[in-house]
Amino acid sequence: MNKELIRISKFLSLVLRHKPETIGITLDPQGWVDVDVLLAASRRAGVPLTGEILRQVVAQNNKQRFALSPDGLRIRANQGHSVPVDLGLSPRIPPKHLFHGTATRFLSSIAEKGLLPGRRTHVHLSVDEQTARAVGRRHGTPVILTVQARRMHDEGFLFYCSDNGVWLTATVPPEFLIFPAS
Ligand code: HQG
Repeated sequence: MNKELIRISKFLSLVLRHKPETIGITLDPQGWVDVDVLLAASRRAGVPLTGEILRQVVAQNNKQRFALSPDGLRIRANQGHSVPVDLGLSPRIPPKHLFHGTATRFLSSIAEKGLLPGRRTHVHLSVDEQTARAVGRRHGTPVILTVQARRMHDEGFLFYCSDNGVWLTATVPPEFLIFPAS
C-alpha cells in the first residue's frame, strides 16, 4: 500500500471500528455501512474517498482489515472494534497455543488481572509469534505471551477467528498464560 492508501486505511479503521460518529455515520448491528453513505460522509468530512480508492484499500490492505459485502454495496471492518458489533462469527476450536504481543510495562498488571480487552470488544491473539511481536512493539518493548487456548476452550471459554485470521476471545485469566522466562 502506498502512503495515501495507508492514510485512508487508518481513517477507515477510525470510522469503521471506533468512532463512526466523527463523520456522522452509524454502523448496523453487524458493523456494516453502505458504501455510498460512507463515501458521501467522508467527502463531507474532507477525505476525498472514491469507490475505486475504497476497493484498492480493501484489496491491498496488508491485514485484510476491511471487507465488502458480496454485492459490493456495504463495507465493514473484519475485527478490532471498540463499538459493539456482532460479527456473526461462530465459536471455533483454537489451536493448543495462541500468542499475544504486549509491552513489558503491562506485564505486572497482566500477571494480576489476565488479558483484558481494554476498549476493544475482544482480546486479540495470533497463531504466530512474529505477528504477536509486531503487535507488542506498538506499545513499547515487546514481549510475547503464550495463551493455553485449547485448555481454555476445554474449560468453556469461547474463541472466534475473524475473516482476516485474528483469534478473538473475551478475556484470558492469568492461569492460562505462559510468561517468558526473564
Ligand atoms: C494490554 C492491531 C494492562 C494488551 C493489532 C495491549 C491487533 C493490558 C493493550 C489489534 C491488560 C491493548 C489489537 C491488563 C491487556 N493490564 N494491560 N490486564 N490486558 N493489556 O491496541 O492487542 O493493526 O487495544 O496487551 O494487530 O495491542 O489495528 O490491543 O498491549 O490485532 O488492525 O493492553 O490491533 O490491529 O492495546 O492490538 P490494543 P492489541 P490493527
